[in-house]
Amino acid sequence: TCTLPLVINTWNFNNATNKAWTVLKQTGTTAMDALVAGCTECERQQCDGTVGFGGSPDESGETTLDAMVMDGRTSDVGAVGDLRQVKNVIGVARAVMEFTQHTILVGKSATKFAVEMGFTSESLATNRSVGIYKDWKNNSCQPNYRENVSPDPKKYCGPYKPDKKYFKIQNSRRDKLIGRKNHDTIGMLVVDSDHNIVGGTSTNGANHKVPGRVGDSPIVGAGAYARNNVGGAAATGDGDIMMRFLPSFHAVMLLEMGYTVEEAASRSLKPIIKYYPDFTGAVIVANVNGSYGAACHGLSNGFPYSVRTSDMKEATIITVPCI
Ligand code: SD4
Repeated sequence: TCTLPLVINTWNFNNATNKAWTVLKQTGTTAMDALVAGCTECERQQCDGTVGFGGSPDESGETTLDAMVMDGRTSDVGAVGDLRQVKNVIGVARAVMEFTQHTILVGKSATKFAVEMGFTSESLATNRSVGIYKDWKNNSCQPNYRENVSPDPKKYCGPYKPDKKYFKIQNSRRDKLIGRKNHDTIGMLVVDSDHNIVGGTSTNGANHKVPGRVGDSPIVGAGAYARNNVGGAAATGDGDIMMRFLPSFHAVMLLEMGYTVEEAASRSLKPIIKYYPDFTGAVIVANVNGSYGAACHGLSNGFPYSVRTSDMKEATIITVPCI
């Protein structure tokens, strides 16, 4: 258990952790301010190319964004999926929470809402995202989400042609084709000195997704979950699989039942592993007293996450081996 406050987030995104920490330490700020500032930093810096603009182009070459925020004090949530042409997706998620009675907005209508709320509409494409898209289109050895799986990656190597026959290829397992580089997300938990907890996520989802695809990150209980007096969790990995099991909600329920943070993290992945033994993903867990931990599956080098507490001068990366 650390001395509160606590900032913890997925992967080695120390800049996001430190940004959240700095905001949390200013007077008059809340845990939500810190969380949104930390994740916004990642969006700006395009952490790992998988958060923010210019990453994970879909089948048509467009980058779309997913994010959510949850306030453990009130259970208020704001989320946005398949957001187009707005960079600060976690800011839009917060606006959904604070300025509407809804929980999730999607697609072009979410863009319209964002613009009405004062966010700038601009292209999310970069030379990098255009390059990823062109490489894939011309020589599609990457996962093709229409194929619903090829056990043999070579079989469907490009050039990519959208074709109705792709819908007919069934009964094999797509997730074998999805490597870590195709999937990262910032998921963050902040616990303030009064034991209030907030959670959130921000991502550009999965490379070459079918347009309209929304991942786990903006889904409450899948991407993140937070409950005061208990704790919170946030997930990263193959969202198409993970969202079927609500791992973040599951982990928080396990905390409530009395499991430790480590146990809650690993147990929340168990049902996923049972049905999808090849799935890749991880979950971070914290309780409101400052204990934290993580678990992962399918990452050969383990799962790095970043944490900062009052006992640390800087954000620190901790790597857990996978179960
Ligand atoms: C998604 N879960 O959209 C996200 C991607 C991710 O680590 O977290 N990858 O499926």
